[in-house]
Amino acid sequence: MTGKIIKGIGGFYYIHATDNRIYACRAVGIFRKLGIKPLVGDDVDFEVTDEKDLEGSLTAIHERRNILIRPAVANIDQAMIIFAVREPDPNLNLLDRFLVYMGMQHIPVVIYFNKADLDQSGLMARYRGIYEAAGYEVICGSTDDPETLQKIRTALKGRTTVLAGPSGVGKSSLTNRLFEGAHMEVGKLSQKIKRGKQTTRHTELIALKPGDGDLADDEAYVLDTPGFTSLYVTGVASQDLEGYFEEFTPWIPYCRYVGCSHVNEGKSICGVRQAVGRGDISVERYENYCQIYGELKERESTYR
Ligand SMILES: Nc1nc2c(ncn2[C@@H]2O[C@H](COP(=O)(O)OP(=O)(O)OP(=O)(O)O)[C@@H](O)[C@H]2O)c(=O)[nH]1
Ligand SMILES: [Mg+2]
Ligand SMILES: [Zn+2]
Repeated sequence: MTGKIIKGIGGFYYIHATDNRIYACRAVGIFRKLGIKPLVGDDVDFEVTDEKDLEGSLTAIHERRNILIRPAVANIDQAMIIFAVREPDPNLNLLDRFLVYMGMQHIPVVIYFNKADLDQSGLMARYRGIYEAAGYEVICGSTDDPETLQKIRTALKGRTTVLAGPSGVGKSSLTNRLFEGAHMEVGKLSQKIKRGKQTTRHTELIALKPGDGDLADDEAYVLDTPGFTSLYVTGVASQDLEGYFEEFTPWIPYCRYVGCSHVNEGKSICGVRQAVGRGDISVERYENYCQIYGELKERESTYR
């Protein structure tokens, strides 16, 4: 039988099979021997070992369209990167790392800023401005707002979307609102530090089946993932980083030297730095670029 891995817990992979039932499967030793770890989102073959208890044994993983390491998922069409406008305050440096990371894997991104109901000082509009200017689709709203949910449903329609972001921003809350059948545990914010507490421990794929909500005629999958707070960018050369900051592109021809890093060169000879000075590139984005650039550069000199 074939199916899709919807979660993996305690050595079992739960497979949503073509007969529309869910089987708990163990992976045969060959995967361990080959060093292949089945991932949520994998399309697989398995043998039913217990018809009554719905158990089986995973025998093959179909070729993957893509994989992400963090969060660990396979075969996604897009990522919805979720940050809260407050509680927890957004770490735009982490957001920019997510964007570079998804860009490297050629995974389209939608940015969703959640908890608009907590925004009293126009932060949401500022964030929207920064990321729309950087070329991204941005949705702002809150999980209790029907209009927001409608926008998100439209963005998810017909696709497999991984929800990624720090702990406590509302990934599981959103999943529960979108899918009647979903019952993801939702965390309480620690009152003292206003940070999430890593409520979700395992990635889970939720299928929107015909009949649910407004997507009746189309299938959609969402992967709710555990939040995390840091992401180290690797696998990109420092001189290629600028390619993941699309809004820099129009200004690079104004740099005096080909191969300008936009970090070490003086402002008088760097088109990107001049654009930052004029407000054509956001200071936040530029500073995050500099920080990631510095890390990549340091790595390159260490591992040369
Ligand atoms: N004010 C406000 N609170 C929200 C909103 N959406 C979610 N929350 C709250 O935020 C807290 C964290 O929500 P979760 O859904 O558990 O967050 P998560 O992103 O899944 O967190 P992890 O599973 O730890 O990664 C909960 O107390 C939710 O009730 C929103 O739009 N506005
Ligand atoms: Mg969660
Ligand atoms: Zn430059």
